[in-house]
Amino acid sequence: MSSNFVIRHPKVLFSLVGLWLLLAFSCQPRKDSTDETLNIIPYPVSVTLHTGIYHLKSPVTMYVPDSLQQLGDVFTDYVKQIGYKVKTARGKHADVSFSLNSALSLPDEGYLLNINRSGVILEAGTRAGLFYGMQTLLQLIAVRGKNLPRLSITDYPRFSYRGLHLDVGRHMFPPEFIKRYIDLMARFKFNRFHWHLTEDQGWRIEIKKYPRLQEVAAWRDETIVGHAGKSNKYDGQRYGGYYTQEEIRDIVNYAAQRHITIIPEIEMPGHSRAALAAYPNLGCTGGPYAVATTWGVFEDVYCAGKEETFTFLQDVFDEVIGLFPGTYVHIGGDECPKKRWKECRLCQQRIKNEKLKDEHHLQSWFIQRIEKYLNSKGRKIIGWDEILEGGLAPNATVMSWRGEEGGIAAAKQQHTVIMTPGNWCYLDHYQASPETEPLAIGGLTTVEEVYSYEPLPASLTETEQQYILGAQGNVWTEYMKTPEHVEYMVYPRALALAEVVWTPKEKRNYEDFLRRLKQLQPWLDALQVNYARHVLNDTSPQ
Ligand code: TNX
Repeated sequence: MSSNFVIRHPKVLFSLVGLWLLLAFSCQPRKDSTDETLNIIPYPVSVTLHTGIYHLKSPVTMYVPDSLQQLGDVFTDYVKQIGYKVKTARGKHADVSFSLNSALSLPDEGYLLNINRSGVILEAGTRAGLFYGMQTLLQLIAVRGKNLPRLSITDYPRFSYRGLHLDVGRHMFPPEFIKRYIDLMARFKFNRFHWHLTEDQGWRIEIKKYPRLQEVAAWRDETIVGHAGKSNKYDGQRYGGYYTQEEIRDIVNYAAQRHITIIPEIEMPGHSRAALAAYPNLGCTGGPYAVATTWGVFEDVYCAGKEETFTFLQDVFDEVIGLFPGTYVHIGGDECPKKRWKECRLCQQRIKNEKLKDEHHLQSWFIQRIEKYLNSKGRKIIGWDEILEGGLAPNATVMSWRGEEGGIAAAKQQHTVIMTPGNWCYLDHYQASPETEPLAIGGLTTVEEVYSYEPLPASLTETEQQYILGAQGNVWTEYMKTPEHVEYMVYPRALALAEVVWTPKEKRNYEDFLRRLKQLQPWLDALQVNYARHVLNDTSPQ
């Protein structure tokens, strides 16, 4: 076609211009489009959609450098679960290639995911980044099958601490379930599992030096039936158990492969009746004590006056530290009534000797002494916000649970903070009207409320806000007896929280979250997650 021809025939010119415009427009990358194809939770920092599809081969071929073999194995397992086989391919001709590139200027856990006409390229500066990129890719494969949209994603987390907690003191769940809990967390880019291992109602971690923790503290005679505030009926059934050190090591490794650090919690000075039942000399009155059979806050706590208490706790921590390689250890610190200490000669003596003002300061002294010990072993402590009362231990991180105030106060004192305020982060609360729900502790925290949570309090300056490491969902299990019930309470609220802690604030959109959740529903079904369906308009039986 000569240019003269085009000029002489204006209709042809118009059609050519039209065609060009059409092509130009449809090939234009669509940045952050809410395209139906994008089913990713948590939503990435930046997505550019291109036209066209990349078809994965059968079996899916993957290239991983030798140094990343473990990641390759995890990927192969995950893809198998979706129903596809994976074969390794040499060189970079594979469908999916992973590469670690320390020259990338991305935040620590960030990744780049490119899907173009020749395949899927995952790049990151760290193994964690590659792992998260892989999770994004898996979500795409789970929903789109082998026809992947061409796109470019740049992604990294908003917060470095993205946690879920699980209380195994009130009810205990088998090691297989703990792994599943961790695996599901990893799929949504959580990176901290806070394992609440000791309670009034049961001690769940094997400590070899103290066999009575296994023989006595791990077991309660029976359990209250119904709501602790309203019932006085008990089931008459002995209940308990504990995780052996071998099981714990296995779980810690499993979590590490999924880039999840476990933070073990050993509660003190309160919530310690199970330990006192085993070793009554550790209490102010000397007992006898029994492992608690109902829920609540109990007056019997570790004696702060006796040296034996600290010998015991230090011995316990020596074993705990050997099992959990992470820097942080949670020492509890919440809900410690001061009644026994007020009446205890040795505690009062301690107050005098240490020139403390009162029992709150005695608690603070207690925590600081434990902190010093753990710091000397290269560890750092996290405590519930009560550890602010009577003065914070010098290097402690505060977990703010009674609202945000504790976190705000700690950040102002330049202490790091993890936000877990009850109104948004308590996944043991009801998620819908109590009449329609299985028995729960109380409260009401809907998926939408969790989603609306903003971890950075507006009352803090930008500098102070930097002390907020992230947020965590708490799962107290007084009223959750089975793994299925735990999942029902946790999902999908944990997915809302995953987006709170990962996605940039300005990218959060509840309607779009629900749309993506619906798209992921068949995948959650395939994984047999017992998620609650209130926000999915799904009335199938649970
Ligand atoms: C308070 S949160 C507790 C737990 C209970 C929970 C029930 C916290 C630090 N302590 O012992 O299980 O409320 O929601």
